[in-house]
Amino acid sequence: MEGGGGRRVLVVGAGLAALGAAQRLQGPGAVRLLEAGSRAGGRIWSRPFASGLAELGAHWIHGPSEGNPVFRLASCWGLLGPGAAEEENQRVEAGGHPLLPCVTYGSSGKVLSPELVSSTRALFAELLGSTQAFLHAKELPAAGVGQYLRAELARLAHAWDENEDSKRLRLAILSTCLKLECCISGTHSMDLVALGSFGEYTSLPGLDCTFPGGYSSLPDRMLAALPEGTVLLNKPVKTIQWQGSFCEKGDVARTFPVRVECKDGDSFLADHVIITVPLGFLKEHHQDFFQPPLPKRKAEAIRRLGFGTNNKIFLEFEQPFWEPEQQLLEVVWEDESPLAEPSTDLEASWFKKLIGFVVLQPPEQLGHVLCGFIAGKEAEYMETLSDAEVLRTMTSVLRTLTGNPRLPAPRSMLRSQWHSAPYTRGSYSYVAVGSSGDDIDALAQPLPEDASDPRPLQLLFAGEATHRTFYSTTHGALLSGWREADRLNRLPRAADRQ
Ligand code: 6YU
Repeated sequence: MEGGGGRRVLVVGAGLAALGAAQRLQGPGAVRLLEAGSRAGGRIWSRPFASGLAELGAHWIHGPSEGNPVFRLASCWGLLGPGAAEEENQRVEAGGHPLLPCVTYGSSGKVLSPELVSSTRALFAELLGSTQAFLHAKELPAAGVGQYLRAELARLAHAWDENEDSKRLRLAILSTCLKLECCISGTHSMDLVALGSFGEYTSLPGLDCTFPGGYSSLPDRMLAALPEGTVLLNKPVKTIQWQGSFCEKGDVARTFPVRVECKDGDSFLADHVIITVPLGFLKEHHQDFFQPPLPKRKAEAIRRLGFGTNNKIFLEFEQPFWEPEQQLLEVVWEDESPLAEPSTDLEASWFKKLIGFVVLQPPEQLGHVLCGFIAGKEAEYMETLSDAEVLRTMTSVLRTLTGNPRLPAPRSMLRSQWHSAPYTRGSYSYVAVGSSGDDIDALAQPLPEDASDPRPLQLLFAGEATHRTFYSTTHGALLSGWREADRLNRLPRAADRQ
């Protein structure tokens, strides 16, 4: 496995960041990936469901245009549908929000007025856009995005000149808008997301698109291009010892600064280790995972940055109850308001956090499938319920929303459980109140910190949470893997350094 100047490089994980790093590292057989799970792809996971596939993790390419490396790779390998390549689609500015023909169901069993919904959405979009003004501002009106938005909404609502019913519905729609933002940011509440850094996340132009053959076709293709045996599956890493001096048995002539020990007792020596494990895993394990422990600055960044849960619930129906042109079924609980305290009774009301359902396309290929999105503690609570309980609750929710007590139950159900996944512990990262983009950079900083250390770049850090402007996305993950591979590729070989 040596190459690239005889350096030994290990990568922990086999998600997009890790595969990107392996793809980019120079020298044949220069790298080995150790993956805890039984498949490559990590938070990209297309699973058979209904008559097609369900994406349990990443769903869309956000901003598929030339500046997006996932789009470029996928286009180059012919993994996208014909629409994705159209110039016109690449120019669309969606700002990270799904632009789908929508119908909005209210909890009284009626479809809400499209005019009321779209004017309320426009109001929310404008307010959300106004958060950009606070990027790096010295003085902030609130610490969190949620507090800021709610204060602005309270101020605006005061002046609304319409009847009480319409005001009540508008507030309920705004509640759904906030829940959608929680899904997009992967957080329990927008109150937890830092206002001063919110504008640092960068949306690329392009009409979000999916992979007709499954998102996994991308990591599968990257994996297939690596020399056989590069990725070792079912190899959870237990500890990473660095700043050491380790020798292979019977070869004392060569020493390595890093020793990686796996849970099954196997161990590997290396000059460099690229760590791509999710921030959720680091939050839970970094104290025991690294020996010696990480420097304070990095440990603090891990603690401060946010990592939350966004889950999906797929429901397959015998027949659609929605119209063929509808691609997003939005849900509004009419008694809710962003100005009131949210319920904390998870058992009684977890399902009210669900923002609605995307209709999977095309139905001829995938069947009649809805994909529900739910974020935060409610999503984590959902993971603790049985399949039968989730299916029962979803059936009851849909019967309430459609006003049809006899609506047939879904034929089958599949949901993601990212918070319970021991090597992920959530869905993706966000910049939490109390942290900033500087923490993302601190997390990405290689170790040892001292640039004059004779054994540099022992530990390198990649993964979506290490990308300052594209965190939480597949393109952020891929770019971070390339960044760390390039860092190693630039390092003079030991022989040249002497
Ligand atoms: C995107 C999208 N998307 C939905 C859901 C999820 C995510 N994302 P990996 O975890 O892949 O790899 C690490 C590996 O390490 C893994 O295989 C582990 O098993 C392994 N490992 C861990 N510990 C180990 C150990 N000890 N030993 C060995 N191995 C170990 N992104 O672009 N489009 O539609 C979505 C979505 C439900 C869960 C997403 C989406 C996020 C991506 O999936 C994710 O970033 C990358 O796949 C991560 O790759 P990686 O390599 O870093 O880690 C303003 C503002 C807002 C900011 N947000 C806006 C963007 C919103 C993001 N979009 C989300 C929406 C959906 C639906």
